[in-house]
Amino acid sequence: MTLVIKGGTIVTADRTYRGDILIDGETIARIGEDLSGDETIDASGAYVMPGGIDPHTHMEMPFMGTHSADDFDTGTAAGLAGGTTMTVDFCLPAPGQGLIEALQEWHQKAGKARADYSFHMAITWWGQQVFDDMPKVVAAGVNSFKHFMAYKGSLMVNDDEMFASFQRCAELGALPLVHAENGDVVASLQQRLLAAGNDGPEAHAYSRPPQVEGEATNRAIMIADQAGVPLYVVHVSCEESHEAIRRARQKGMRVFGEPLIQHLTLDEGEYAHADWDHAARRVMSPPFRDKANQDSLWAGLASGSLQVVATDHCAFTSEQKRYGVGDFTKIPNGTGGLEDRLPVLWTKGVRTGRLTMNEFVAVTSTNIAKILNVYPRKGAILPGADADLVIWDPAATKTISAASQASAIDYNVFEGIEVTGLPAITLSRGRIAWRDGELRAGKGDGRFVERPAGAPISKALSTWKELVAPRKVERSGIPAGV
Ligand code: DUC
Ligand code: ZN
Ligand code: ZN
Ligand code: ZN
Repeated sequence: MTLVIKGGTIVTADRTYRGDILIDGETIARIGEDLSGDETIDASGAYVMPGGIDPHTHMEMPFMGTHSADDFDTGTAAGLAGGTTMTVDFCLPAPGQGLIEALQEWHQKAGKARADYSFHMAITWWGQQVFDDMPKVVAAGVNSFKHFMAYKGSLMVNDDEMFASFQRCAELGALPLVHAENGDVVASLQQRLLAAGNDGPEAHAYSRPPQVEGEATNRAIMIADQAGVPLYVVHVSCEESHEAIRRARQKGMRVFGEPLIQHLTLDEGEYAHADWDHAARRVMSPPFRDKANQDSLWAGLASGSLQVVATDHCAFTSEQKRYGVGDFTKIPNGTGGLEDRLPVLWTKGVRTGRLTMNEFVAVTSTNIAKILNVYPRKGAILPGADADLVIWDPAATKTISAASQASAIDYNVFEGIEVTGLPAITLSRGRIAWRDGELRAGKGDGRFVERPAGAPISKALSTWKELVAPRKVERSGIPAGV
């Protein structure tokens, strides 16, 4: 079966041009003029872009005494409704659990995905088994390893563990990721705030100031450089972290930064809301910041010092958020955003002139496909690429509302925001997965996307080599010790 997308304006990370796209089965066969096929989609007046890739989601995540409410079914449905055709979720081994066993569990959970997915493996503990399992994980198609520098007592790893894992990543051609917040300082601030009677959701933000993120980002960068490996920093929310990334890149280090659509558009004033539920629903880590930090993130996307916009989609219901009434440290951390990432970024970025359309495609799809080594199968409109496409209506408008969302939760952090620019049709490997508000992809239609190691970025910098392979100095005389 062939399908032609006719008369649209194709927008990629590099170019904007008129052309028809011929799809044969699951992949793009040709791009040209006056193409025909068994079926036709009229895209006149629309933009045709690579489907969004969200490299940061947590479906059914076991966390803070509960599980995030969107699973791979509702979560990937939300993605498709918002023009996102691939998500990358985090596999989280329990303490002492082998990585391959955990990976099998995540494959089980993802069996009901409606769109394509991939995994990052989290290093949640360190030992011989983890060391031995890491190459097996890479062989199983997962080339990235996540490290939590926060969540002391649960997910957090220490510097020695992180350094060991980063060195292992360097050997394997894998990419380490970090959640960069100083978990010790956060834990200390949390206790101080609680002791002073600050138990509301606003204290969540006070306990995680930009300093804890900037410090951890810089530390992770220096450890990565010492290990000789590139680094990807998830959810960069503030200038302190962005500054460390800029500095590293300017020195030639391969460090990548990922702001979230939430941090770009929502600010810390949300935590001052008089309604407890309103504030608690916005509790995530890192927390929302002020306008100056938002400006820093936008500037980074435009100038290239930040490369990817993600969501960290980790949705909890209002009822789950209320586990933290009387103690903000027990509010499950996380917000949704998968369905809204593209429309909100288009509205607040492209329509305001902060991003070009080509930059929009780069930061929502193409850049991460390259970083994660799935380009050009994903993130591209080229012959041979998977036909993961979004047909984008730049004139369509809606007011974001939980009442009409695909996500399973009972609210939306973007509630009431008016967006202009929405998907009309989302195609997943050549099939119409979502069209005009109707979800067509079935449970289980999504497939696991293997990402081989040896990404184009396989070694980092600079001065580390001498230190990693130290040369012993021969001396003519050594004084007697005391
Ligand atoms: N931050 C969140 O807000 N939720 C999930 C994990 C994380 O790091
Ligand atoms: Zn569980
Ligand atoms: Zn995180
Ligand atoms: Zn996350």
